[in-house]
Amino acid sequence: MEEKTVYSAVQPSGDLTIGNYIGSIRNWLPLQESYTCYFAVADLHSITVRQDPALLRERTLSLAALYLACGVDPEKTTLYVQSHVPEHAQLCWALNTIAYVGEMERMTQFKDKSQKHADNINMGLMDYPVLMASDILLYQTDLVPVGQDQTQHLEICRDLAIRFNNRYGETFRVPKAHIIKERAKICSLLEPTKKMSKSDENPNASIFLTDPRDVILKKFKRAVTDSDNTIRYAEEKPGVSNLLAIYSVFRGCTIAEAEKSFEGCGYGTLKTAVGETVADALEPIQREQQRLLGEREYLLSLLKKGAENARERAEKTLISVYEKIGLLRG
Ligand code: AQP
Repeated sequence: MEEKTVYSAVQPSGDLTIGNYIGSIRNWLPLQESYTCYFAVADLHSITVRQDPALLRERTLSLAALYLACGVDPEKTTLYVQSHVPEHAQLCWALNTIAYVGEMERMTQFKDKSQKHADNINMGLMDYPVLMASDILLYQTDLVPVGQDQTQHLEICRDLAIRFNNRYGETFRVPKAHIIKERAKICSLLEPTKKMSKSDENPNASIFLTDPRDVILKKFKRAVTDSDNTIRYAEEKPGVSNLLAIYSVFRGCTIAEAEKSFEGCGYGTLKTAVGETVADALEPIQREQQRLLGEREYLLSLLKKGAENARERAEKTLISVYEKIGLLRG
């Protein structure tokens, strides 16, 4: 059977939320068993908004440790830091020449982030989807586990792959998104129609993977619900539905089972149960991440090996792209 490849990444742009975990990292784990997986810390993406350099370095290592603590297995998977593989930026430059300014300006994330960082609407911010396409296409990826917010970028990636293949001949595999519907958009606890985001200005809107137990319980207690006091999953009840979705993921049950287990209960009971379930699940991950961060040399050597592995595959794609577009090889 033909080997299938999975690529995914998260930016070290802040402490991760349970949204990043549920929409992305958690879905990677079963894929490691039957696919060739590349999981990266997307540091080049994160500098499209201003970062503190020392903090960015620490967050990069800390995110790699978190991947491992969540269950990414370095024996089965290639785990590396994006900037350690220069082919990402090199392919991005080549793809920039077939990407149109108009299509990048239409991207929702570009519009949102331009508003949020009005004093720093830089070229990198606009180019984010092209770099993301390069990440994915370098590895001839079949599947990309992402949350709903990234589906538009994945469509651009597919368009660029098809456009390049049409213009220069078959070069890239055209990837598909791997999305689990009920987990694709975990929402803010305070504005439950908005996605939970690691860069939300209000820390009470998000549960961070590093939050201690008492903070998790408190944040869930304050979560916005509604006044109808029945626990069911429904579009017109975004707050309650969000809590049920979070509960079902961490409990390992379906949403229908979650609804059933809260039959006749009030919102207070639901909020406490979700808080306790999430805190219980995060505790061992937090402990393991801290343990790994105490082994800095081990982490750095693992990332070095990961980057070497990644480069082997990335280089092949880049050479083929350079040949197709007519760059003279030295
Ligand atoms: N709320 C969410 N629900 C489900 N999935 C989510 N993802 C993010 N938020 C949610 C998924 O997490 C992966 C990594 O995201 P990223 O770090 O590359 O950037 P992002 O999508 O922009 O996530 P954030 O948390 O909102 O980061 P900031 O605040 O820095 O922009 C992606 O697969 C994403 O879909």
